[in-house]
Amino acid sequence: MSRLVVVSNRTVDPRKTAAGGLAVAVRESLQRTGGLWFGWSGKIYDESDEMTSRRGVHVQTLGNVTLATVDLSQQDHDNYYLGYANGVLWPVFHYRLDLADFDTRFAAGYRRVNQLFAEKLLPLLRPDDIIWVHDYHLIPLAAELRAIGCGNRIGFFLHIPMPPPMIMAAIPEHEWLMRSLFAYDLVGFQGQIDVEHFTHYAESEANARQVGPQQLRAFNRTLRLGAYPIGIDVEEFVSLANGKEAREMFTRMRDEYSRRRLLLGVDRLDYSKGLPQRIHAFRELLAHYPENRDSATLIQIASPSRESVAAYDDLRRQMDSLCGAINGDYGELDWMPVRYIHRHVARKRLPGLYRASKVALVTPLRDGMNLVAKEFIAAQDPSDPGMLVLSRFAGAAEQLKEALLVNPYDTQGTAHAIQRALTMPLDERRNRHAALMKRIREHDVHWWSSSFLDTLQDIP
Ligand code: ADQ
Repeated sequence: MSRLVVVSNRTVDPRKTAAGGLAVAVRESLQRTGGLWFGWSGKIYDESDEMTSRRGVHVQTLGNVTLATVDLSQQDHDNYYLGYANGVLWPVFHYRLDLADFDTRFAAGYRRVNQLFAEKLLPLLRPDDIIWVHDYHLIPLAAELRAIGCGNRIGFFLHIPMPPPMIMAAIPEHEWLMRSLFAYDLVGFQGQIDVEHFTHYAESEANARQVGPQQLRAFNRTLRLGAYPIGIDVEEFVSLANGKEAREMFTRMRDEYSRRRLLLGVDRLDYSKGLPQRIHAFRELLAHYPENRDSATLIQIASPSRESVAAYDDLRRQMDSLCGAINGDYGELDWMPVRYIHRHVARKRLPGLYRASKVALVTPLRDGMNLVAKEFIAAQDPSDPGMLVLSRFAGAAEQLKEALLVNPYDTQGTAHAIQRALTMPLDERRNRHAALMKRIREHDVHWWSSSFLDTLQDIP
C-alpha cells in the first residue's frame, strides 16, 4: 500500500478535535492509513531577518501522521492567500465576478507559493507515494511538481463549486489554471453539476475530447474526473451529540427557549452563505405569519472569517444593521426575534445547539457542499426531529432531497418554506429525517475518502 501524502493550504494537529470541514475530512483520511500532511504553517516570517527568511520545512511527527509545514513571507501571504485565493478564485468560483479583484500581482504571488510548495515537498516524497491535493489554493501544484520531475500519482479535490464556462473565462489566467488541472491524474468535484461545468469548459476552451467514461484528453494528458460529495463522520458526530458538552448545551437552550420556537443558522460570515437574504426571509416570516411574533427566535451564529478582505467587512456591517433593524421593529421587552452572534461555537457544543432547534436555515447563494446541513441531520432526535430548510444552490441539495429546498433569492418563497418547516406534522418530519439520515450515512466521510483514493490508486 502506498503512503498517502495530503497537501492543503493549512494543516492542523491531527490528534485534536478539528473545526472546519476540510480539516475534519483530511484528518480522517490520514489517520486511517498514516502518512504525510504538508501545508502552510500559518506563520509569516520577517523578510528583513536573514536567519528566519531562509527557514526550511518544519517537520513534526504526531501519532502516525507526519506534519510538514512552511512559513510564508508577508508579501507571498498577501498575494497568494488574500489576493488570489480569496480575492479572485473564491468569489469567481461562487459566481461573484463583481467582488473579484484581478490584480496581476496576485496571480504572480499565487504561482510563486505553489512553486515554493512544490520545491519543499519534492525532497520529502517517496517514489510510490500517492498525493492528494486539496482545494482552490493549490490548483497549479501538480503542474509545478511535474515541472521539477515528480512522476507520482496526484489527485485533486475541489471543495468549492466549479462555475459555468463563461464565468470561469473571466479570470485572466483561466487557460493556465485549466492546463494546470490536466497535470493531475484525477480531479474530484462535490457534485455532478460541477463535473458538467468542468467538462463543458474543457471542451469549449481547450478542445478536450471525452476518451472514456469521465475521462478527458487535452494537453497530451488524460484526466479522470468524478463527483465525490464530501460527507461527515456520522458516528463521531452522533457520539459528540451524546457527550457532556452537547447535552449541557441542549438543556440550556431547551430551558431558555421553552416557550419559543428556535430556528438556527451556523455559518462562517461569508457572502456566499446568503446571510442577509436569510434575515430578509425571516423578517418576511414575521410579517406574513404573525403567529410567529413573540414566538420564533432565530439564532444566527456567524464565525469571523477572512477579516482582512474588504467584502467581508462590508458584510459584517450589513448584518449588524439588518439584525438591529428587525429587533428594533419587531422585538418586545421579553422577546428578540434575532440573536446574532459573531463568534465561533466550540465543536463539542454544536450538536446540542442543533438538537435544540426546530428548524435549521442553510441557505447559501452558492456552496460547494455545506456540512452544517449534514451535521444538523445527524444531531437530531429521530423521534422528534427538527427540519432542514436548504438552498437549492448548496452542493448538499443534490443529495438531501427530503429537506425543504428553497431559492434563497426568493424571499417570500423562503419565508413560506420556513413556515412549512415550523408547522410540519411529526410523522412527516420523522419520515423525512429517516430518509436524510440514510443518505448521510451512505455517503459519509469514510466513503468520500476511500472512493476518491481507490479511484486514484486504480488509474492505470
Ligand atoms: P466552508 O465554507 O467552511 O467549507 P461548511 O461546509 O458549511 O463550509 O462548514 C465547515 C465546518 O465549519 C462545519 O463542520 C461547521 O460545523 C463548521 N462551522 C461553520 N460555522 C461555524 C461556526 N460559526 N461555529 C462553529 N463551527 C462552524 C468549504 C466549502 C463547503 C464544503 C466544505 C468541505 O465552502 O461547501 O462543504 O469546504 O468540503
